Amino acid sequence: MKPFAIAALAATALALSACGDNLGAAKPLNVVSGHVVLGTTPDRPAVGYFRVQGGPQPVQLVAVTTDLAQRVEMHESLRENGVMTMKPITSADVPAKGELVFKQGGKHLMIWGINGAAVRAGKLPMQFVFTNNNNERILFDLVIKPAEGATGEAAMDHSAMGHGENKGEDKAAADAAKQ
Ligand SMILES: [Cu+2]
Repeated sequence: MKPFAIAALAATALALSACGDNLGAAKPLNVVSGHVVLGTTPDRPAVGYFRVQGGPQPVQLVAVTTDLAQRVEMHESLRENGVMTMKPITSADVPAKGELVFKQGGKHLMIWGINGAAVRAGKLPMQFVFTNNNNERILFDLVIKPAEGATGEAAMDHSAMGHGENKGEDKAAADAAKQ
């Protein structure tokens, strides 16, 4: 058993060192960059963009979470009849050896109620949850940028977002209250 165990350790060490070079070795699944743009007023959500480098297998990103904000949602911007709209999404594909990009005008994060300490620190620690390896979690700090000159989703009014599924009930309740 012992020689085998040593051989296994050596193989692991080789595999780990292979990650550090660029000689055609398969790159690991990883979050490689990203930032958050604060909303133009404190009650407006921030928007988040990032890049995920695909690993050897196709996987899905199924959640992005943080302890330092009240709520995070994944959204996708769509142009419908010439008007930009957005809808929540529950997952996003990360192709093998490819890339998943959350960017302005496409998929993005909406982040409500970022903790003031995180804003002062200038970074928001996030957990990216994937479908591989029993929900692999990758930790990555998104740099927080001010709202000044905010464009794209950060400048859009998200006040009606996130509760779409309840709208009918809310309207029914409001109608009932009027009677
Ligand atoms: Cu959005």
